[in-house]
Amino acid sequence: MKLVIAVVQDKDSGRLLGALVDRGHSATKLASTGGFLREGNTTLLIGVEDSEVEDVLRLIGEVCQSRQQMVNPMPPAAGQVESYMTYPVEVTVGGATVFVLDVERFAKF
Ligand code: 2BA
Repeated sequence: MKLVIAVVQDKDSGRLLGALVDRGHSATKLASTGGFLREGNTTLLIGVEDSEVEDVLRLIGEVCQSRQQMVNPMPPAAGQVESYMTYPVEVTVGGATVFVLDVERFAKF
């Protein structure tokens, strides 16, 4: 068994959950925050048999789009802030960041 951990954009999470459930996969949705942008994103935990991993990865790839986003970089250390001008920079976010882990044991009580 594998645990697929997928960090996706909030905008894609509803459609991805729907697609997973339609295909018979179980998933848990967690509210998460990206360390770089400090904005909300969604983390899905999807426990599947080894043979189902490719199907899950295909669905994630189909649903999750990468998008351009403008970000204001964090200012430098306090004390230099008055003279510091920030310029928005463009970053590409998503479609999805995915980890596939081996599950040592799975139980339901
Ligand atoms: P964030 O950490 O908020 O990152 C959002 C986007 O900002 C990233 O998109 C990337 O394009 C850019 N970015 C991140 N760190 C950067 C840095 N140090 N310098 C310049 N640009 C940077 P994605 O790579 O698609 O990541 C989307 C979200 O997936 C991340 O949100 C984070 O929540 C998660 N993530 C990505 N890589 C991860 C990893 N290795 N471990 C855990 N979570 C990860």
